Amino acid sequence: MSVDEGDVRTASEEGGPALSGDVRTHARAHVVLPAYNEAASLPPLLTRLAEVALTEKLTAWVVDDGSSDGTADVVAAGWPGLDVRLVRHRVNLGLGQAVQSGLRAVLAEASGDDVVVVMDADDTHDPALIHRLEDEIAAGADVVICSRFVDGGDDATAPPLRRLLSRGAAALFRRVLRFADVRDFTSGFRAYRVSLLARAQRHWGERLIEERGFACMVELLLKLRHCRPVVTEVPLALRYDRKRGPSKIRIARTVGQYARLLVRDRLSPAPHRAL
Ligand SMILES: Nc1nc2c(ncn2[C@@H]2O[C@H](COP(=O)(O)OP(=O)(O)O)[C@@H](O)[C@H]2O)c(=O)[nH]1
Ligand SMILES: [Mg+2]
Repeated sequence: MSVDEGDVRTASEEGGPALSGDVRTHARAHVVLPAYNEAASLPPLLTRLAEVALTEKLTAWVVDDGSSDGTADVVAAGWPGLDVRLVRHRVNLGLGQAVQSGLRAVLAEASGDDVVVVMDADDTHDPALIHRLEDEIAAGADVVICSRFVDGGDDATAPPLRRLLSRGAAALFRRVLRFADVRDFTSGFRAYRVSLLARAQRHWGERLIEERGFACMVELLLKLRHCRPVVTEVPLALRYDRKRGPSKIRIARTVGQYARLLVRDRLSPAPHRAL
């Protein structure tokens, strides 16, 4: 199995457009986009990200997870006004490994006060929220979750079965896990303080994300918990109406992964050595 871990490329035009005067100076947002066959969704999403890049220092990292639809070509073609990098898996390794490869690439380059944002590449998450995420981190949060389940959040555009899974998982995890302020445990749209991720990566190494599927979002939260992060939520209005094609989630498999994760978290309290 070959993973092009080192295959990270800059696809942006040299220089890019002139940036406006109120570009932020304190932090760069590194936006990780795990992408499996998202060639149709990436152009509108990268266009939205380029709009945010007019006022935020921003680098997009697309992790092409062994796509067969030309996802990598869309990125490699370059995107006007956006610093976009490509990380490639030659074969499909699943969402967990896609997120892990993206984080690894970002952490090799980011500085401690930068912000890492992970969001879906299916254009259902609005990049306009990145500004708010950076504000939360600047105000002291270590992890910010874009939440469908707080006032102002909304998942009404998602299909009923998809909503049931997210809501059921949220209710279960809220009961079982010790996260007082978290309502949306499985949202794929989150921001992390780089120094927190770097600390966790030093401890966990390649085991920072072991889940292959969608349960990786909960797994990462559980592992970061041991660093005692400040976790906040901001409202997310999910734009499932913009999704081209069906969700890639495998619901039965994901329910099994969630159950296994909970049992494992109970049986073997991590970390195994001090962080
Ligand atoms: N299902 C799936 N998604 C992947 C994989 N690798 C990366 N992804 C990305 O993970 C994100 C989540 O999938 P998505 O279909 O949006 O799920 P949903 O919106 O939560 O129903 C998308 O950006 C996918 O392109 C993979 O192997 N399988
Ligand atoms: Mg999605």
